[in-house]
Amino acid sequence: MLCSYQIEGSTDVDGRGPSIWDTFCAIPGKIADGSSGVVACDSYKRTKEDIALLKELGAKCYRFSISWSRVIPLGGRNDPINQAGIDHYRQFVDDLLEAGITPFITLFHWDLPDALDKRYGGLLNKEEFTADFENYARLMFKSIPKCKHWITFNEPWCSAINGYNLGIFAPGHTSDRNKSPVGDSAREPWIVGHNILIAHGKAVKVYREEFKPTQGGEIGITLNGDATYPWDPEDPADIEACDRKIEFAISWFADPIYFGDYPASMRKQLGERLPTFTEEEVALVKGSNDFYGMNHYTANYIKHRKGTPPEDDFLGNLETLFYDKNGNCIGPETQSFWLRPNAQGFRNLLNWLSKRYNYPKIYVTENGTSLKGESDLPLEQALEDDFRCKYFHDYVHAMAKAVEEDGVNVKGYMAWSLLDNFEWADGYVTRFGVTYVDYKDNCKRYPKKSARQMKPLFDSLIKKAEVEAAEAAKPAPAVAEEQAEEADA
Ligand code: GBH
Repeated sequence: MLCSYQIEGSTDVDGRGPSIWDTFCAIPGKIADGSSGVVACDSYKRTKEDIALLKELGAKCYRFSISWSRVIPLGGRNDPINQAGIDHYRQFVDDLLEAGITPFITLFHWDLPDALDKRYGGLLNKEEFTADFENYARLMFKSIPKCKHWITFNEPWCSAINGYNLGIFAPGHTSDRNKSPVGDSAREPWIVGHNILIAHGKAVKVYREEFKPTQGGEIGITLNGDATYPWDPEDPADIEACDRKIEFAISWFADPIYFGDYPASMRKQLGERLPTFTEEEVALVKGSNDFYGMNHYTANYIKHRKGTPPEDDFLGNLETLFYDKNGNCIGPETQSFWLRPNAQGFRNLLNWLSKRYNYPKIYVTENGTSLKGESDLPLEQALEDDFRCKYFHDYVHAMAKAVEEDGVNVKGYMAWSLLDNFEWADGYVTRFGVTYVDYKDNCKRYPKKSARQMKPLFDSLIKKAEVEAAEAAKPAPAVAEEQAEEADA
């Protein structure tokens, strides 16, 4: 499962226009290794090879995102369409289906056409952005009728917070004038989040009214969120802060989608800086998920904070920590400062979401890990990624328990990611792939141990479930005997 800017490369091929990420990467100091997505995994030119790899590994579905500026180079509803871009994705979907792999398409994985940012402030401009997104979404639904699973936005939290509060993602807005000449960390993220929700609602309405009746597919949004544990399990304020952390990360978007308004905890802290929904907007957004797309990687201990939070706080007046009060560690280090494996947290969060949103159908749309120092290893050693194997084993088993024992409704699982790829502000040093990409040797692909593990991992779980179902179906011998005795008497 992969994102256009992170894998495609070929940024100026076949009429593609620049996205905000092309512009952002060109600013010195923004990307750790000074790199960009110009080559990435070269996947734009290697679709056949990547599909063969997916097939070889036994993948049943593949989630990828479309580069908006490939299909409408300038992005807007009155701008020219680029047929070559559309044809590329149509062909890719045809080829996936031909190989027996179900496509899941994400319309927006952070790479806004740069022209829209320059023209009217991009995600900050509600009228223009939502109208342009609706137009782009309609074009894709119409152009790729064979795709039956659509995701509007990937992780709007990241677009809003990383892009408009921290300034670490494109377009790099922040109040910190050492980092950016523009931005208001206390206000812009909440406006951007709101506009994304409206744009999502508009695209879903278009799909349901104009395409779903004939195409029969489904549509939803993908949200990111980490699991939480109280720093002090005895302290009610930490326990409360655990919920608040998830509300600020996930319910910010999921509450409007399932209930029609923002969480009370956010309104309380942010006041008028958090936009309000008009009646018309509620009608668009409420009930706009056919499924919940869940991206999940890690967990934190949560310690509440006292007093008034700073205006640019986006966490919910709390601290996120790797150690709790008693010195317990959340999980081992990885290459990503924010990621430490904790599989139980996955099961907990699946339960939290299911209870709050009434057991929606869930697709896990991302789950995976980086490895500390993986890029320093020689190729042969990097392929023996036991740490990643254990991660997938533990997380997938935790998910299976949530389904079997807790009644959570997970209907699909997509690992992040098929290939090592451009890891945004971290550049190419941090690797998430089950396949090693040798950037020094023409992006040659080498499946790691974890790649070979995925199919057997799921096969064994499916087998186990089948055996259990068969057991449950036949009458237990003891009961049968009892019944016989009863009949005798
Ligand atoms: C995903 O996002 C992306 O969808 C994908 O493109 C990327 O390659 C992949 O993960 C691996 O990074 O400490 O409160 O500031 C990652 C999700 C969510 C991770 C926010 C970092 C920081 C939370 N990100 N999180 S906080």
